[in-house]
Amino acid sequence: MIRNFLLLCIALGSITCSNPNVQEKTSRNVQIIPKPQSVEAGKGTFKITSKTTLSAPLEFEIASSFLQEYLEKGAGIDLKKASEKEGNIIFKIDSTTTLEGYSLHISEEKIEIRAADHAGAFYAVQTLRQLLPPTLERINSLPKNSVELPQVTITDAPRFQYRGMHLDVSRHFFPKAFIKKYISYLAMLKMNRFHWHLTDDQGWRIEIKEYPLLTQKAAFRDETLIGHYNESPQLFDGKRYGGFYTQEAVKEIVAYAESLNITIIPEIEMPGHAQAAISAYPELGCTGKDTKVATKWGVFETIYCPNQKTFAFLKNTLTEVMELFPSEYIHIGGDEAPKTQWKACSHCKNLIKEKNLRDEDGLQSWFLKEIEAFVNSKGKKIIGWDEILEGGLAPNATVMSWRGTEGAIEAAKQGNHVIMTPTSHAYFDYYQDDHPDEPLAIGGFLPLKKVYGFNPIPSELEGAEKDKVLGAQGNVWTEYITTTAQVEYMAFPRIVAMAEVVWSGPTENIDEDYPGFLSRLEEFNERLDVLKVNYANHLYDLEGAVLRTKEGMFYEITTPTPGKEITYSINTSEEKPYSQPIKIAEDTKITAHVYKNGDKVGRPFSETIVYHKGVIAGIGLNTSPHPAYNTGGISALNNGVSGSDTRFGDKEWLGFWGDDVKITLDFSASSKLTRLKTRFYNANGQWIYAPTEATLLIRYEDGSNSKVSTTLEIDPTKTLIHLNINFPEDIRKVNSIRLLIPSYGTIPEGLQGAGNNTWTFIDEIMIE
Ligand code: TNX
Repeated sequence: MIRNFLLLCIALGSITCSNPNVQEKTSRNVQIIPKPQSVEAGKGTFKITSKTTLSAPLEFEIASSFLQEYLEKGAGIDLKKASEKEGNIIFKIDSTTTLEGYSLHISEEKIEIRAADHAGAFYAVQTLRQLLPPTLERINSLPKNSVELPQVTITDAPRFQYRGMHLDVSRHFFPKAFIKKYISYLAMLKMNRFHWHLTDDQGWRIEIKEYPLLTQKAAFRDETLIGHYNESPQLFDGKRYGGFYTQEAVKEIVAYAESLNITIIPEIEMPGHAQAAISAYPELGCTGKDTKVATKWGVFETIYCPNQKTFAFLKNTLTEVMELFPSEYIHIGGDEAPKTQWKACSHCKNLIKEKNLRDEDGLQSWFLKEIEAFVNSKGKKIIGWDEILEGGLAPNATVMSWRGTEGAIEAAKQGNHVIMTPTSHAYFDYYQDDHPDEPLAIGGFLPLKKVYGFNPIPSELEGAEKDKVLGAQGNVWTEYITTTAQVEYMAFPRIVAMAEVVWSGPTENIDEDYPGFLSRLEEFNERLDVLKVNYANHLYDLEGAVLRTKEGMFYEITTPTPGKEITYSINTSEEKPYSQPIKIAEDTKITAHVYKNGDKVGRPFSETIVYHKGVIAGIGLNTSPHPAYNTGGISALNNGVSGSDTRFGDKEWLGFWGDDVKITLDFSASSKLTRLKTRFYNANGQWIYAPTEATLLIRYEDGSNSKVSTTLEIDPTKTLIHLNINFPEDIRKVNSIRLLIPSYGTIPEGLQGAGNNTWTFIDEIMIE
């Protein structure tokens, strides 16, 4: 390896090549994730040895015992307790410190930690942990005589009070030991809420003593869908699947979470996503008919009926749940509840009349207010998904805004608290990379950088409304996540970016801050390696971008992390070191590799740039793409690069929500054109619909116009729909064109997301 490394250094003529094995680090750099508010690095180190003593007030027991155990397990060092005067590691209560914040001062003689509350002391220890070598994460490693910490002063406090991660254990079930591990990852990243999605159509996962059929029947499904929901025909594995947590297991997990300063928020879904429960107790549904635990994904019409049996069931169930979970908040779901069965149910119709409600949305709102009053009467509060706004919001409810930020804005303006989990920045079940080797996911595209760039405070909120945003959370829905290794793969590293957003606050300058984040992440990954976390590593994947300057078009390749070397080749040419953007003046295929300290790392990169006639045209749009799907900006439509065949969220696709789109191309020098080609994405399960027609308006050099309209053939089994329009056979040169793409409209009844706007996703507009 060294030889290859040196050869490459010579080949690259690079002065940045330095062998990390030659220069031993004496103290670790201070690279903490999430980034602390302030770090003042000193010189020299502090040594923890078997003689080091610790002093801590009782209030900080969870912090000090975490540290003791960590050093004992990881380094075989047993910290003895001492008085405050004699201790070398001293925890002090300091009421002037911000809640959950801390100061950590490491000098040659001692370590002093100050905090106002036990959470702050605990986070100081998590910071200390990251100042120690990652090998200490290895439990029962060889005893060490001493471990060194760099001298430093850190003051720190979280930006948001709600810093969470979610995990869906219904679609796939994960054992108790993994839930604890997951919670331990949250704690390491200074997160403080674990939202445990315990019930859904595909399985009920928590023991409720009063309703034994929930765990005997509702916790198991007959079989599970294989592959993606959009595949046709849909195939099933024929295997019974399920599992649940006993109340004993729940207690153990809750106690474990408490020892890591994590509050678990249990979610019991209602009135929708209830098919599993209703399969065990059909009287809870409106039809009384037998139904089965769902075997595929989506939204189901079997929802709780607002009858006495349902309320008794939910209240008894919630009572047991509230006894198990000390959390102030209980999540009651509230999302995706189709009202088909309520519309056909005479009891529901009577109830709407009797309670003087507007319609079925009003009935859902009444249902949830009943539940809220019950939860409040036990001294607790509810959280619900943003649909709980429909038909009127329960008075003390906290809204979890997932379909965008509109729900959050509305709720905050009404004075309710909100937690941000928008699909655009917080759905870690979406693809994180557009490489074809990525494991099957539900869809979407949410790369690390986008999570890092998340600002939980919607720009529409003003003044005190902003304070209604308690924080944010990453969601891990598990329709397509079948193993614990895959949960880790989807969660990491995006959880790290989310942790930094909610602890350190959103970045104000992503281009300046992101490289620093990545280099801290690169180091943090060494810790994850020791912990054997199956994180996704795209730190060495190359990124390409088309640049346009007065001198023409160029292609730039960059590594996300600094200090790497890149080699590239054009078409079939020899590979050479990359030092500056590559000029593009014809169709070009670029391949490239990245090296770290002489070793090839990451995946090979390749991109094809088609230098078609539209590339040099000026481009205009009648409306902006939706901010969630506008990474590449308008020029993505004519930069010569096509979007991914499978990831409509990459920077080459633009997404529009409900708008009719008009794209104009102005040809500076009039040209003879023959054909326009583009592609639309079509994934109806994700609300994306290709248009059914398109029109091309052509303006010729002589001022005359012509128009070509066409209808699109839509094969519902295909996700890519092609549009090809031939220009009229003509000898005239074209000045400009306008492509009209009407939105499909709203989602038809009976389909996923019925009644909502459809998305239009448009790829490169190629002109021949
Ligand atoms: C929407 S987020 C859902 C979940 C799915 C998820 C998949 C929410 C409140 N409902 O039931 O698992 O999308 O991304």
